[in-house]
Amino acid sequence: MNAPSRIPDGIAADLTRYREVRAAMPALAAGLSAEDLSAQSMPDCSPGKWHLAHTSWFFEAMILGDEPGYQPVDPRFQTLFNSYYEALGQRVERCDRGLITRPSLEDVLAYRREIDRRMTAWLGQGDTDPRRRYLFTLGLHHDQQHQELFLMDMLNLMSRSPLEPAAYGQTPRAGEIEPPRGGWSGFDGGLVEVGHGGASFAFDNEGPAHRVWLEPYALANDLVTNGDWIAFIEDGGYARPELWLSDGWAVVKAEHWTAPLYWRADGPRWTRMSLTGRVEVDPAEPVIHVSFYEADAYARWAGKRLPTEVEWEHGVRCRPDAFSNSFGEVWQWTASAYAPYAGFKPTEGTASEYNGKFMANQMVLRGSSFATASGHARTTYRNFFYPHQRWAFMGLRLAEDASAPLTRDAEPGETARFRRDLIAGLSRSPKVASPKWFYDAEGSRLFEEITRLGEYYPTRQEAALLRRVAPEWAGRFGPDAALIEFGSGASEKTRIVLDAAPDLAAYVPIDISADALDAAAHRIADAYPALKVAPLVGDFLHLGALPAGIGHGRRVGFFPGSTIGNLEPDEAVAFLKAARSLLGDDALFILGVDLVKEPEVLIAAYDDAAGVTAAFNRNLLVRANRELGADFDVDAFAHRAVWNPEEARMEMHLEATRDMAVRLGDATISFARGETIHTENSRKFTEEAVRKLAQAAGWSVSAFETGPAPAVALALLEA
Ligand code: SAH
Ligand code: AVI
Repeated sequence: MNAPSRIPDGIAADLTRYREVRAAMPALAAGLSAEDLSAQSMPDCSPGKWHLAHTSWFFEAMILGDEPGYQPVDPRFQTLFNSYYEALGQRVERCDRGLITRPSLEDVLAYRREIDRRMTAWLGQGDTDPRRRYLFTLGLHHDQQHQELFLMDMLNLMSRSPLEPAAYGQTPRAGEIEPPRGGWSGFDGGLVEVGHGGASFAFDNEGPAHRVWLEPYALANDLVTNGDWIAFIEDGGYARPELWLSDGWAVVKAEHWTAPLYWRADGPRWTRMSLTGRVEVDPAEPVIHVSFYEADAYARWAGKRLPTEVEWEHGVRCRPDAFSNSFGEVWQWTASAYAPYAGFKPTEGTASEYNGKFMANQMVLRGSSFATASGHARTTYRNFFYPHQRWAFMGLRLAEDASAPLTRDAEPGETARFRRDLIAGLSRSPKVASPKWFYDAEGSRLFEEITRLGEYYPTRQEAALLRRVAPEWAGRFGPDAALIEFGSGASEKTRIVLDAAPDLAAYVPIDISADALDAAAHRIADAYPALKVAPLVGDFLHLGALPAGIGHGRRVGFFPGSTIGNLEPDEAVAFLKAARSLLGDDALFILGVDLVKEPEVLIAAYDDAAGVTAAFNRNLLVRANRELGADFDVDAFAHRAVWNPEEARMEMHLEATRDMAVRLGDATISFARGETIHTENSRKFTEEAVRKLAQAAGWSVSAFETGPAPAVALALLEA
């Protein structure tokens, strides 16, 4: 008896892979009738039968037919099932594929089996020619591409029937949908490498690996959802030409688009056609079946943009875990035209027609869809469709430009400055600390809590006064003006000004608290899509230049909240002088100040019953412990709020309730019981004091408005 001959491992692996891949499409066709598989629902689609045949023809045309003296299974199939290969002779126009009623489905399946038999024999020879090896892998990937096309086309076909049949009992999908993560991921950009390099398989259009320059940007961690899309529809998204590219708007009108493909308004509900028949639109699911034109219009409506394909690839490669559903849900439209990469070379031979000749007028999509065969997609994968097409499983993920400060946690060197400043202040007698160090993320949060306290009147009173004066003052801003806010915090009062000045070109919030600034900038950008929001993180006592591209009109400074009262008098003058030179000769400046009033009202505002201001004050020590490794016993410091009538200021102190020594870096700071750290001054003003201050800094007071008690005031300064 002969020993059984062993199949070499490489060949066995090829055979297994070939069988697995080739089994998939017949499995998708298994529950469908011959009629289902021979109809063509629109020119972009092909009948299922044609996909079954064409993917077999591909192996015959690319590999088997290469053998000298090869006899085709049926020479007529070379014409019938050639897709677009000019080099391979005549073919049936794509829009006529539904007319190929013969060969029958049975004959096509027999053709498929015969190709599989011949390919199995070819694989058994262990051909090592690199070109044919590449074509073999290409054939498998080509088959997988058509598996997805098969489903896209079948859904389109079913959607055209008044019966709206379910093609499948359950959606055939490769994996589970991932839950949303929320938020955005920022990337610094710079010189990045993208594209496919190395020996593993990729389509020719994915290479070569090359370098591209990226400006700082951010990608949404999640896909745009149906719920988001419904908001777009309800806001007149499909009826507002200003949101659309010209070509897109032409299609909207010509095709009467009012919603994504397959959507229908059924009474108050939206339903959509799916592979399992008509289903209700789930607001939480990613939107699907939108064209590039729709994706682009949506992004504009949302005040964002589509990512370029390089931004998408770099983001997903650097932070694969940051994003939900990068792969496996919907292909994601990008802002990139499908074009060759620098150094692109098509595959040599017949397969040169595979990708390269389509590099005009189409847009790139990245990721993969629920219908993409598992293992098929890659980070470098470039799918492409015409911008009006929407029958593919396509959706979107948003992007936005991020000025570098938005992506930073804090200014470089911030911790070192905090340490130096705090040690210097605590080495003085009496001990002091600058109030600007209150505002880490928790400090900013606590301040917001303070603004909602009954006792803390300034925010409420100032907002009410601002509502009264803003319409008139905004009338003086003029065209293309920019609002520059100092110590913007949550940017809540800003909205009053923005609402009164809808023509503002730009808003530049400046704040030392990167977290508060980042969140506020995003909220404002979301709420005012037409406004350019250009945040700057940093100390407003050390002003640099304004960002570029914020309009050519007046610069309007905005410094509400009486934050000026937290500065020393000479600091306040220096600040207002610097602001004047930053904002220019034509500038306006809205300054908010708290006015001198009864000590009881003031003290209650700075020593609230709920202890929020105390926590805000002590947070300085909490922050020092966390960021500087100090060992303050936070509970051993009492919050003190004191009215100082000579200086017309509220003072906040932290009082040591026992003797102690605190380690702060290399320094040891001693406290005697009753000793205090003077943490904040909150100067209160009179109209006269404001006028003097403004004058000393080169501003003239063009208006001064006082609100009802407990009174605050707003001054409009002119350069
Ligand atoms: N303008 C807002 C917030 C006031 S709270 C309002 O009126 O409600 C003070 C804000 O100024 C905080 O957000 C704090 O982070 C910021 N801030 C304090 N000192 C600063 C400094 N030196 N440079 C920049 N921002 C500062
Ligand atoms: C931000 N600044 C004007 C506040 C103020 O009133 O001085 C900070 C504050 N301190 C205690 N409560 C609020």
